[in-house]
Amino acid sequence: MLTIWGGTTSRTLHAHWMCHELGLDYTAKLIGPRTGETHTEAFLSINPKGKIPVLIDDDLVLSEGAAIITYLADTYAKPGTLIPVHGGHDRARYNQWQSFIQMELDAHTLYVIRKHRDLQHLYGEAPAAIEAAIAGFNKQVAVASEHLRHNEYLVGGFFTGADLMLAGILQWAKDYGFDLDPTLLDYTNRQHQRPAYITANRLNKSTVP
Ligand SMILES: N[C@@H](CCC(=O)N[C@@H](CS)C(=O)NCC(=O)O)C(=O)O
Repeated sequence: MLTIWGGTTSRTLHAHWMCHELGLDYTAKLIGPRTGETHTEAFLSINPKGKIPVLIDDDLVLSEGAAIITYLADTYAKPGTLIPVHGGHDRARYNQWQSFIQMELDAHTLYVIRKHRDLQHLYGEAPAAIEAAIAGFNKQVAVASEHLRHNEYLVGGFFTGADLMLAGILQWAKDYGFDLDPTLLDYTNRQHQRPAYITANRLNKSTVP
């Protein structure tokens, strides 16, 4: 039996979205960040990092959103869908996009803004870091935009877990007031018309008061 822990955030949405792309029957435990629910003794025994999302599949416990997306697609997707096969150049390109999205568009940029603007009561004010993060995001996302001006998807010519992650991150950027160019807006809108996204997004938000 499969379980996804976590709801309400962009990162938890990715895990639910992939489960819905795959048509998996799973349990959603929609605990939220900074509610205390990620720091109960019971949850910390599952993920000592005190973070969501977390996937449990039998005796496998996985945290880190990108690892969850990749594992689910590797394990449950029909060959030739949702992730390029192991070993080829497209799989290397998929890995490259996933690292790029995690590091350049999330950890070094949007998450810095989140920590030092929205959550400054927890992490402190850092206006210079926010300014650098905004500039960094705009510079790096332009690389994705240029690629998508010539390609419908990031890699392999079909929708993969990398597109899922990028479309989720771009929505996060839009919510933060980034002025995405028409290529990125069109790309994001197309991914958000996928039935799996619509269902997962509704579920992921369902505990927001
Ligand atoms: N590197 C992790 C980051 C996960 C993360 O930071 N999750 C946040 C919510 S988006 C969280 O769980 N924060 C815990 C808390 O603040 O209670 C990933 O990519 O999955």
